[in-house]
Parts: sequence; C-alpha cells; structure tokens
Amino acid sequence: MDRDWIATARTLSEALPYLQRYTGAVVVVKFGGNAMGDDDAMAEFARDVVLMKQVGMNPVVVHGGGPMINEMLAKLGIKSDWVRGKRVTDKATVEVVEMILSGLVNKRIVQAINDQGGRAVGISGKDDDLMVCEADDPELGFVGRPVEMNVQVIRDLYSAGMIPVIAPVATGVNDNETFNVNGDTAAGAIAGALQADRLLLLTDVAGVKNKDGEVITNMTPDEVQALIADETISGGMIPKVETALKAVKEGVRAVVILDGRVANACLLELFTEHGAGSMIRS
Ligand code: X2W
Repeated sequence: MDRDWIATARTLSEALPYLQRYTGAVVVVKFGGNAMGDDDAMAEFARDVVLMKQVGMNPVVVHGGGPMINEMLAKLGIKSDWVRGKRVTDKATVEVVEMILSGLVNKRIVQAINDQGGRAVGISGKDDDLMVCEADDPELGFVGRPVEMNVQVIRDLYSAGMIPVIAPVATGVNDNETFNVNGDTAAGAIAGALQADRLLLLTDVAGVKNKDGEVITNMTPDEVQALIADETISGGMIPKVETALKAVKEGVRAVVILDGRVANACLLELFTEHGAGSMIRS
C-alpha cells in the first residue's frame, strides 16, 4: 500500500504547538542498557535525539549499560552482586565499569548520533568535575552518591550546538577515586542541577502500572508515595520513581518513565497529544 503522505504532512502540522512549547527546553534523556537494542534501534534513538536538537531543544543524553558491564565481567570471570538495585563495586569491577561505560557504550551512542548528522560529544561525570561523589553505602564499595554537580560543561556544549552524551562514572571528593553511579541516579542529579524541563527515563517497561496492569499516565509525587506504600509500585521500578521524585523536588518540571524499545518513544512523548509512559509532576 502507498504510504499516506497526507497523513505525514498532517502529523508534522499537528506537531507545531509542541515544537513551539519546547523551543530551548532542556530535555535530559536517560538511555538505559535494557532500552538499547541492535544497531537499527540505536540509529532510531539517535535520529530522535538529533531531531530534538534540530527543532531547537537541548537534549542531554545520560546512559546506562548494566547488561554490557555484566557481559564483560562474565568474560573476565568477575562475579557481581547486587544490593537494593545497585551493583556491589570493588576495585576490579569499577575499572571494568569505567571501561565499558565511558568507552564502549558512550562511544557507540556518540557515533550513532553523529551518523545521523548530530554533533555528539561524549564525556563522563569526571569531565570538568561534572559529578563529584561520596561512597553511597559502605556495603556497596565504589558506588557513588552525587554530592556536588558542576553542570556548566553541559550548558557550554549544548549552547555551542552539541549534544552531550554522559557516562555515569564519577570522580570522588578525595583524589584518585572513581565511582560507579547508577544511571538513573546520575540522570536525576544532572536533570536537577540543570533545572531541566523534562527528564525522560527510557527503560524496557511501558511505565508505572496500576493493580490491573494498566499504565498510569499521570501522577503527582503524593500519588507515587501512596503507590509505593501500598506496594503497587515494587521491585526495579522503586529506584526509578524515587529518582523521579527527587528530580521533581529539585526543580525538574516533569519526569516521564517510558519504554525506550517502542519506535520513536521520545517523539511520541514530546510531540504528540498521545504521550507515552508515566509522567510524574507536581
Ligand atoms: C550501574 C551503572 C550502569 C547502569 C551498574 O553497575 O550496572 C550501579 O548499579 P542501566 O543500564 O541504566 O541499568 N551502577 C551502581 O545504571 O546501567
């Protein structure tokens, strides 16, 4: 069947109010390891980010890469334990984390964005002391909790037309320390420090679900607290909604948890009335 070009034109026309609303908006996109697919899916994500930049938004990508770290640790015969959703990180592990996140994963995303005509620059939380951490919990080893954010480097990059791509690896308050930071935590801290208009948490589930398994499209922080209390929100979704609550409290206008594997997930959320996933805002 012929493609419906009239519908394509209409779609563009209907996007106008959204394009106008988001001019100059700072949108932090957390791209989790589970949301990253094959090269085609990566190219599609990159295309969405380049489109956001092209229409005048300031996208900032913060990525994860948990599954890729697991793969390399397994190859090296290093065992990994998890405590409350975070990887117990000893010295050998933190070296692998930095290699995989700052190296392999970061540069794969940078390359994909540049292949779509964007100007991506990959950095980690170490660059220009963007994210300075303390140990989160003695039980976790070199897992960092951000205590100082210096986001000027991000503003400098996006003001100069570039798309910052940030690996969640950080420097410590003491010299020579390297910390592994949970990707959601890093994205929340960066979005908070930037006073971002949107934080999009791309993951591999459709959003926050109610007891009947339906995605809840809009929630206030109080409603989220109630859903945690009655255990409607559980497991791996808890750290995500906690990141969202903290980010909203720090001044992010809205946080959306959405399925990054859905085609054009970011565009669906930002440029259509339909939206995607679960939005949390006051
Ligand atoms: C994560 C960092 C990567 C990450 C880890 O070691 O796996 C901690 O758990 P995803 O793909 O977003 O899960 N760090 C402390 O968060 O990746």
